[in-house]
Amino acid sequence: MNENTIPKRYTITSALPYANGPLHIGHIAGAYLPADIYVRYLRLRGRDVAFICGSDEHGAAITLRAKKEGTTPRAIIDEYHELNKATFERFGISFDYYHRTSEPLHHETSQGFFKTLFEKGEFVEKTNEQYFDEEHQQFLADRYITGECPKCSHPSAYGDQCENCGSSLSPTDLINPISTLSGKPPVLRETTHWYLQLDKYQPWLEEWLLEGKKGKWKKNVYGQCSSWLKAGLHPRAMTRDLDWGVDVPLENAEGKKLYVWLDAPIGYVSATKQWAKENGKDWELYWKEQEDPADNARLIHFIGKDNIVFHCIIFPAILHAHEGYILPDNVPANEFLNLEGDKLSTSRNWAVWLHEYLDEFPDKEDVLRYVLLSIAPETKDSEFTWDDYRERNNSELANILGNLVNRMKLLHKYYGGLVPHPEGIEEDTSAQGVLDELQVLIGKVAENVESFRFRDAQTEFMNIARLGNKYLTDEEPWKKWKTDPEAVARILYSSVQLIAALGILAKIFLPRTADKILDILNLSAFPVDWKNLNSRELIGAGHPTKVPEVLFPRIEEEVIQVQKDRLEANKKVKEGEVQDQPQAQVAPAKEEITFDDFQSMDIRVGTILEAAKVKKADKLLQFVVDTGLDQRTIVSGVAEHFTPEEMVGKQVTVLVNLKPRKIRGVESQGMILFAEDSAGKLHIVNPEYAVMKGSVVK
Ligand code: B3M
Ligand code: ZN
Repeated sequence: MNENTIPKRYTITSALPYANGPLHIGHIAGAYLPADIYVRYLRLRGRDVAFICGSDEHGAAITLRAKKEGTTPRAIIDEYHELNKATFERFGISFDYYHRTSEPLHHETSQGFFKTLFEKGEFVEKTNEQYFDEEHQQFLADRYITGECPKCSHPSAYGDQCENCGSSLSPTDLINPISTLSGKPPVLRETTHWYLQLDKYQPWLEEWLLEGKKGKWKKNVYGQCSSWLKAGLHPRAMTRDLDWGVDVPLENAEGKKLYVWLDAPIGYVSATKQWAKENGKDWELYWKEQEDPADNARLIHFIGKDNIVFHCIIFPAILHAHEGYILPDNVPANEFLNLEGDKLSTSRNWAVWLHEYLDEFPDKEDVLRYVLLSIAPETKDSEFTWDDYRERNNSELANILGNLVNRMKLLHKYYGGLVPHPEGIEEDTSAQGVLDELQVLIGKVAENVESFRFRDAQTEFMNIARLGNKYLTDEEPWKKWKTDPEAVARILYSSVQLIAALGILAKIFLPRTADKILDILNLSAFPVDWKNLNSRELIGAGHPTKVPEVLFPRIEEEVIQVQKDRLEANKKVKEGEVQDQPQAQVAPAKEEITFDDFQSMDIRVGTILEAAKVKKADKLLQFVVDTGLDQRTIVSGVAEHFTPEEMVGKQVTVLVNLKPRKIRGVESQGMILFAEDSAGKLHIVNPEYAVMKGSVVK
């Protein structure tokens, strides 16, 4: 792409995750890592970018979880907003702003949108009968109601969608509907809502999307949109009868909230407003049509495939109807990632949770980034396995990239760490060939990123390291040192240029590795800029370098086995292979206690950071547990039940205010709770889903 035709400004969004649970690798591979790669590339090219995300804090996902846990939506969103925000940061996802849809600014902004559409007459008000739960006195839309899918007969389709066949449904389509609140069949009651006339925008969408985006959008995205449009669009209710969400800003709308899929995408706009406010920017430059269309920002939504219709049809229709807003230029949605042969699932705990990974594999963020991008489901569903994770670390990151950087030890062996002067390099055809090829590969990285082919972009990045290794292996400078030292100088000089280019390009893919490479090359203080990549000399003769460190230590089989065992154990529990123990052996009941007795115990969920056997004590394990309050040592008599390795990373329940006591010379500060079955075997007691450490058990 010619620099002059490149847009100046970009608004990049990643789907707002529901703040009702932690993030897993499927989320990351779908909507966050690809967006981050794209944004890091744009920044390296000096483009003006707003990278926007935040928590989606309305909708049934939040309220249902709160009901189930006997808590409030506020408590749920506060916990997961903080957890997810921190997790993204730790993983190097470089949002400019991570907002939340419970903020007043978001409520005002989405109400503003609703009002504008209302005043323009874009809604029709309709009264009809909808399902109602008499016990809970609540209307049942979307996820509040389940039943048999009329299309595929799946027994638990939701009121808005069947997750089995992907059909979009409305509650009245369900066969034998049941309220998810009471578990009982609902009754019908009249209610009034405001419907967006999507059918009215059908001709416009056919022109803007079907004609305008053909060959430009990914096939999977375009295909889904065209089948929606072929089936014909219908008016869709933009309000709900709920007590959690954004109030409908009309006089006669008591107890009505905006439909979560109306307010959530507007969350991108309110997040940009908040970012602009805090950073002295003008938010309108990132969202509004400019006088000269060439000045419009380029809007790109990164999402997973289940969000396509909302981002490609409904939200664009809303922006179009509102007028004055730019429309998405592209929506490079990904397919789904599976885990070890099965669908990722929060409810079945079939997942690799990102915050747990970061706790257990400190300093390996880039390994997971690399693996998830290598297998990103760009065109079809793909699969993560721990064996593949290990293999890619050992045979790609360590053996190719790590190995090349490590070979810079030769600079220290021959030149005291200085980049040598490459006497006669202009006539050295193999050195010139390598430097030419480097330029070609840099071009391919750019071309692939610009076309949203991030997997291929990363492959071309690694091809630079492959090129360097092959060059050194072919030229064998270690053999030439005695006979042709000038050739050695040229070989090492050219190799250093490749490594410097890798250091800069790694900023896009492997940010922490980039910092390490640039530090080894003593380039940390130089402005890292794409323009430098166009130069054939990134580092001049005489530049001092540091002795390289090992970038990617090998990962051993045992480490991976712990992860595989954990998943396997989880599967067995869910499949009911772990049999209930005979009733006869249940321990007798204890004496009654008061509520205050119970209240005096401070029980919390913690994470085991370290575990080891206690010397000369066969039954004892010694743990370091992060209780959320602190990191403390606890000794438990469980060595016959668990190995130290399998305990590391586990969430456990801990009595934290038990008076410390010395056990075999080690001070134990608290007690980890275990369930003992009738066979005397111990089991960990932990929450159904991972929760924030320090969460109180009550
Ligand atoms: N909260 C995430 C999901 O459907 C949903 C995305 C909103 S993006 C505006 O998983
Ligand atoms: Zn179905």
